[in-house]
Amino acid sequence: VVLSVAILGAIGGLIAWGVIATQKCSPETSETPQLRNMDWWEHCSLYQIYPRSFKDSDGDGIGDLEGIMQELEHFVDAGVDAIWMSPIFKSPMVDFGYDISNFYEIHEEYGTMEQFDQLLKRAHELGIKLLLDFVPNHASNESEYFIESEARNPIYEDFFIWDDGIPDPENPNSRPLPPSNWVSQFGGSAWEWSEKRGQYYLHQFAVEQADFNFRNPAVKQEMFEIMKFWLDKGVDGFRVDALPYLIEADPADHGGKYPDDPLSGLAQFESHQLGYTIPLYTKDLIELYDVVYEWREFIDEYNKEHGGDTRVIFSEGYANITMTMLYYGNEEGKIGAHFPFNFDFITDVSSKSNARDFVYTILKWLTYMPYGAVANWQFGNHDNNRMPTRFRHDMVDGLNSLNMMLPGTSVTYQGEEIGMRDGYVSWEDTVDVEACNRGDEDTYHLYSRDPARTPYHWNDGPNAGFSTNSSTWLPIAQDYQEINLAKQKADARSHYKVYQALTALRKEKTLSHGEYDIRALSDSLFYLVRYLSTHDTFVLLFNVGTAPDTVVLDRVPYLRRPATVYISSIHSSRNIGTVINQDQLVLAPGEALILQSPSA
Ligand code: FRU
Ligand code: BDF
Ligand code: MG
Ligand code: MG
Ligand code: CA
Repeated sequence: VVLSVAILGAIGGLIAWGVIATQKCSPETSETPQLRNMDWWEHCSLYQIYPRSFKDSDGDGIGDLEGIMQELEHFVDAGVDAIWMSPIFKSPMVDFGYDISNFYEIHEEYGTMEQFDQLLKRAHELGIKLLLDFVPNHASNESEYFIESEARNPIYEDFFIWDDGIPDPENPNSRPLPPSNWVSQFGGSAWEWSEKRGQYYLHQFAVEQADFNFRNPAVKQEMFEIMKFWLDKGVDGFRVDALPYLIEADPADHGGKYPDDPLSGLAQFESHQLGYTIPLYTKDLIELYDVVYEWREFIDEYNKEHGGDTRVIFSEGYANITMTMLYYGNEEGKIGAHFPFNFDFITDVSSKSNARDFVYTILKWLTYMPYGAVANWQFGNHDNNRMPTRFRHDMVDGLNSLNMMLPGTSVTYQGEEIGMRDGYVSWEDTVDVEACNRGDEDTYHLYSRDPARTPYHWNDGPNAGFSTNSSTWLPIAQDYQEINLAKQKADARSHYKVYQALTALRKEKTLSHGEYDIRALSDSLFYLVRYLSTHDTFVLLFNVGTAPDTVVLDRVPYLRRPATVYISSIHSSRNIGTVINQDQLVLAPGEALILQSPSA
């Protein structure tokens, strides 16, 4: 099956997003084009929950499943269609759940399997899809897999990447040197000595996160078992973690030795620091994609066998555009993830970017994406500083508008709907393994992911309504009395109200099925047009600059006048419903307007 056919079916025109003459999805007049039926994941509003920080139900200062259960209505209210949750499985919490010790059990601080089953059932009753975080690259060193592997139990002996290391020429009787110069993502050698087994094991992340051996068929089989276990419970799919690191170079191809990664030559890095090497043998290896393609076959097979709504995989990994696009599939017709997460708004633009940078970044993804594939957009996650902090505070509504108005799926990180900013976390309060391992008291803030993980702001009460405990696992951000959900529901204008209007706007056929046109009009201003000939046109105008700037409206294609303001950023002088009949508009710094104009 050719990729484009499998994913979407052939599309007639340039950038039409699903105008296709196969099925009629609703009774419409003879003039309306036949709109393709879209599967839920192709145009949903997806939301990432960081469970530890969402809502604490039992007053231990740590978010939990029952807390998510209590607040599920929030997603209905916000207009969210699907949720993915960072890991909820049994874990020693060295990397807050990304170090899993039992892939089939719920972590006790988060609740029980019964609570999980109830959560899933309730989400489905509310029409919300629920996806889990699948972490295939590594397991906790406290997992049975690792303990048995270290003990050379034949069943598990080759579950991880073990090696004798290199005899130390200067001290032949001492412990061997690590097999290669590979550096962990969290700093230090990626190899750790096991006294017990008398060998090194590989860990691309923390010492306590041992890398699975994906050249062992038994490991691959175990991954299918894990996915099947949760699919049988009824989950709607998986976000799949850290894929670029799935497979490393095979010593069989390198004279029986693990090859050193080339040196970056960057003088600021010492040999134990990330950046010292170029990850030629440790990242983006071409073999890893075959594993992803097998998972897709597995999930498609599961879908076929069990029917019901489509279960999906969304892949995670930071890689260049070419290696990222291979997660969708390759030109030989292999199909991979339903989509790879698009991190370009996180890695390629910031408060320093101008309108041209934004347009270029958006077109990059859309240009490289395989024909017929589904795009996705996001401004944050649990690994990066929060969106309003990385950009400017006055850009929240414009950035959420962009996220929601672009074709494909929108992804919101917990808190973005109310414009939550990074919390301040002192060195004493810092718990992130990446910050603790790579940084010290003076440098931890360069690495710490804690500021983006502080608890959700429900209201202006104690602990922002997150927990009744005297303390919380990470401190509450200082600004919770100004920025919280309850206040934003009460205020006449708020980020949350803009967010609700945006998720509602996404239900318009123009947004799901229309074409797009995006262009910079100046260094500060760009437009994004969404257009479907038989429906209203919606146009986003966004001033990302720091000074007022003027749009000449004739330059915006498909924008018929009079147009009306459909949504405006909260500090805009234009209210919803304002009629725009003039030739020019001056937009304030950070101002974003979504204009609606009638179809021809
Ligand atoms: C990437 C990530 C990190 C985690 C790492 C290893 O998003 O999930 O949060 O530390 O991968 O699992
Ligand atoms: C950089 C990075 C990620 C990785 C993990 C640790 O943010 O190395 O690429 O997925 O979150 O940090
Ligand atoms: Mg709790
Ligand atoms: Mg190490
Ligand atoms: Ca690996």
